[in-house]
Amino acid sequence: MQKAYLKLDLNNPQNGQYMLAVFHLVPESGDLLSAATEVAAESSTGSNIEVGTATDFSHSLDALVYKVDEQKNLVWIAYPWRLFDRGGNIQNILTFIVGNVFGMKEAKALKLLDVWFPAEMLEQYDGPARNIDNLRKYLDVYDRPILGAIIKPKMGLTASQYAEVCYDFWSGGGDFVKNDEPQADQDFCPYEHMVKYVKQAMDKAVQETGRKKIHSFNISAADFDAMIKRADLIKDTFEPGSYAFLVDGITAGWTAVQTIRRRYPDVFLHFHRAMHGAFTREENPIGFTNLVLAKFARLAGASGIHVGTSGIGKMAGSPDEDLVASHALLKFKSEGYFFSQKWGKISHADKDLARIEAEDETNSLNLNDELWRGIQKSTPILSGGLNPTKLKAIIDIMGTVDFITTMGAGVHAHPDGTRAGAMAVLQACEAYQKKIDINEYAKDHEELARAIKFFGA
Ligand code: CAP
Ligand code: MG
Ligand code: MG
Repeated sequence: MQKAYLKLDLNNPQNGQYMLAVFHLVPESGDLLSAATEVAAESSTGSNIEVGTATDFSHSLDALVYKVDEQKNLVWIAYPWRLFDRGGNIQNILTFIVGNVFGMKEAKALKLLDVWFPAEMLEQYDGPARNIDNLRKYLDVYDRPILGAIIKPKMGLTASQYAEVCYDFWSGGGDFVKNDEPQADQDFCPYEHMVKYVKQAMDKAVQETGRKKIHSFNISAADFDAMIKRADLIKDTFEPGSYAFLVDGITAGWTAVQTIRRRYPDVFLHFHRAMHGAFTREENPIGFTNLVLAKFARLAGASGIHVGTSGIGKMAGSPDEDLVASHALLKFKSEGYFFSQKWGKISHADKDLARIEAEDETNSLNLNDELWRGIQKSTPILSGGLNPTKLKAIIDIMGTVDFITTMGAGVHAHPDGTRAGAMAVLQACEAYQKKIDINEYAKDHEELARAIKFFGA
């Protein structure tokens, strides 16, 4: 037991000085409380034994176990957020709180379930600079999800073949195409060629359909300079609004995400979460939840992040899990598993504003406006095993149309090809908007009918 890290009588942990975290912790042996203090020590100022070099000041930065639930093996820890890098640095926070602790002998299971950021802390973080509202405006698409595709096969098309598939999807009515997450500068599809051909395909589709289109380019690379080179190439080739930057936020890392957020604040930043399952899957005893991932992605400034399909598509993930993550992206005040998070940056110390907010309903509306000293909303991106027949189910479960959906196999596997696949998605969406059952709507919409026959089977 490391007593310095225990304070079960901590008065008002939400006083603005602490970032709060709840862990599920199963000790290897011994009692929960003492394992909890080991976790708090290792994830803040300490080690496995009290050190003689600690000072009064260093102790003021100790993380504090302030609550435990012995029945459910839950542990609440308050981190004085002054611990963290002043540069609004997500990788630094994660290195503390989900860093060495995952390798500790004392923990048989350790999962970060939820986090809470005080307004004072939010002040130092970027949050998204762009989100779905910007995409809607550019595309002139409102009142429905933004309908996208991932080009498949995942790999192996040449640059011109790749662009041709983009064209087919766009010409069939699709809005948004994304590179698949491993797309880089492969020898058979050089990055520069891919960009050049996609531009031609987009121009052609825009001209023919009279609608704007967007392509999300994976700019993840081995080093920072290579990422910037790719980003600048796209920026020099495309008109503003017509492209997004995709970063593999876990494999390329948080520094890649934050770098792009800061370098290109006028570009939609698409966070692909490949490898998240190693941390987030429910059956994994060690890791963090999708909710935690979504909250940090929003804090870092991702314009959108994948949140799964609530069990409807091919990836693991329950509605409980995926919806709570979506809401953490979209809402100004979101309910997590343990905390209700407000994304406003009005400090608790700012008593005047706090009073006005509490007393005056009209002003409170203004003060709650995310654009006003707040972390803007981000965008849920729903992907993985979706197809036109699943669109209504996913909208219903989301309870909103404020999301991007991308379908890979769900459009390219259509028996009549990608263009027909795109048309089927659009038709399924029209049916939803007109409140007509898709089977009914399919009677005079051939592409949808063929999709239902194929995917329904
Ligand atoms: C979807 C996808 C995405 C997954 C990742 C894929 O393709 O492009 O990478 O959605 O999972 O390669 O599987 P399909 P998540 O439409 O063909 O399934 O979105 O949950 O992070
Ligand atoms: Mg160390
Ligand atoms: Mg993919």
